Amino acid sequence: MISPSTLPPLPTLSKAVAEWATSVRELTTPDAIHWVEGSDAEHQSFIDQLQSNGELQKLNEAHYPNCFLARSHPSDVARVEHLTFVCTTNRDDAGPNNNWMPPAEAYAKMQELFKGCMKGRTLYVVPYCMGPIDSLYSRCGVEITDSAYVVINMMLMTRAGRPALERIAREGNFVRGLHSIGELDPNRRFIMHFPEELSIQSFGSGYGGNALLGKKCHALRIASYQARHEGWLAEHMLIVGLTSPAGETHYVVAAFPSACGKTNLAMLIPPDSMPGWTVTTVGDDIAWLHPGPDGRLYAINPEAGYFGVVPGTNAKTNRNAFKMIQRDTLFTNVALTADNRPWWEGLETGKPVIDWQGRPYDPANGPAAQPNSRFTVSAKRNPRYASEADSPSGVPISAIIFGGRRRGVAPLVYEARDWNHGVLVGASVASETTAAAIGQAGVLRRDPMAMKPFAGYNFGDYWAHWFAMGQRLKDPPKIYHVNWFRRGADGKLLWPGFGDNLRVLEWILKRCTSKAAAQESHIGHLPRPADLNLQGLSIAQPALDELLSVRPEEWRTEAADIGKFFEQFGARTPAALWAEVKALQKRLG
Ligand code: GTP
Ligand code: SPV
Ligand code: MN
Repeated sequence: MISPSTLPPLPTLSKAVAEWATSVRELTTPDAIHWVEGSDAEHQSFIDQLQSNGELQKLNEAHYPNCFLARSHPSDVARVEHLTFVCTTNRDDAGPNNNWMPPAEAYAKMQELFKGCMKGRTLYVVPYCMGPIDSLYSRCGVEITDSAYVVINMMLMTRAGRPALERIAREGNFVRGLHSIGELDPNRRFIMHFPEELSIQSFGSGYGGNALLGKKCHALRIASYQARHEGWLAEHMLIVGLTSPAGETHYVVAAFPSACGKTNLAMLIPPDSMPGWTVTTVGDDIAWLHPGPDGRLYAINPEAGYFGVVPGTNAKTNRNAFKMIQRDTLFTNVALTADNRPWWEGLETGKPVIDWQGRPYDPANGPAAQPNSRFTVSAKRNPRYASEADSPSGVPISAIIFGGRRRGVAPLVYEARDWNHGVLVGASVASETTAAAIGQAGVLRRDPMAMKPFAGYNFGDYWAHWFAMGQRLKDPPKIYHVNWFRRGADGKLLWPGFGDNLRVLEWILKRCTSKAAAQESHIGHLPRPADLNLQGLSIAQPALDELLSVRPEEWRTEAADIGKFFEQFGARTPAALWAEVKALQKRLG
């Protein structure tokens, strides 16, 4: 074994990274610099340090071994879409879907904020690889941050440390992510992206997608921009493996907006009445998709861990996730029980005594756990982690599923007529906003391909790229839309969701292999109740009818609204998309 002391020091590995780190040090004037090697011992030393300065609290060791609680600033609990910018030279390249600032203005603003901001702090250099370290599809980056909490999250969420820096040294290029928590002042908070320079600058937040720059900033905003130029797709999608009782395995990807069920679908537990199915997780949030030599679409998960929504997780909804977060897990913004266990809404045992802000729990103050409270855990802890998840060539995709959280209009499931129609289906996703971003929850908005907050360029160009990708695939996946969140007149959810979603996935896979029937509707192909496996499910016929209903009058309004939404993108909206809207309107009469 080589002892670490005989390895070359990290700063000598890549001149480009060292020079950038030096320039950042001169700007931010930290007291110390730490280059992250990525070892377990080092991870532990960060935990010890965060514990001793009170930023992490150890949880009940007997019940939650090696688990910790972090509390963020109460104003810093979710992504900030209104403070997130895509700074391209031409405003139109960022598109109406993004906030925009001229790059020079944004750099100048950030320069002011970063000047001297790390005085008294340590500057951490975190080299990381998004995707399997030996995959041609993977891309590397370096995050410089002054937050040790961000470092331990990046160590769980990405392949961070020496091997990533070695790859950067070989390849010569990397995404530059500069981050400081600043003063956690919402008035001095910006998440800036410079896709033309492969650079990110984030100031004033320590939370999730604002601060773990490998995730949404790099793997979606910067990567989607790169992917368009290089001929692939970077998407807000889970990747799940499904093996049928007959032993046939298929992989599907699904794009749902934030906090709309990706982690849960990726870790689904088959219901008892569907024996013989095996479900494995490749990824729960992001997919990088490439056309393969055989004309199929292949997916890798750029991440190495999960930053998942805690509320709602329990042994019934998601036993895998529930078990996974019983050890080696970092909790952010959950509540505590009297015996120092984490607690959240939807947990069926225990009682909250201390709320997420550290105050004695009082229901008058709102939920005990912050609604966007999260767990960070290595993907290796997932009992159903797919062995193919580390495959450098990725997994072949049989179906693409889009979905949203909608109380009406969208049926439980429908199938697009072909790829181009599928692009329309994805581009017209609408979903109710959630606690994953600051702002009012429950407001219906268009969230094309679940990428509204994450596309690093103009949606018009993005849809054109989707059409072009379809042309390049000899054997493209079929495209679907699902809605687990439809409600009846009484306001109650009509579909049980969670494990029972496998019934919908089974129909989808059977459609992909020409083994299931469907009926044509104006919006695409829908299963009849008899086409779904409902064995062992008690669901009333009227609920099922409502779930599978398509009302032409509602859809005429919907199609008009979709058209209005696309108009915003002017000449950049592809003609092929308009052709699909026209065809839909014609079918609706
Ligand atoms: P991000 O990490 O923000 O991208 O979220 P996500 O898409 O991975 O969502 P996640 O699976 O964490 O689910 C978010 C919330 O929706 C949780 O409170 C879940 O309990 C709930 N949820 C997930 N799947 C279902 C479902 O099938 N039916 C219902 N009713 N709720 C669900
Ligand atoms: C999301 O909001 O879609 C998330 C959480 O997955 S964050 O990392 O904050 O983006
Ligand atoms: Mn997400």
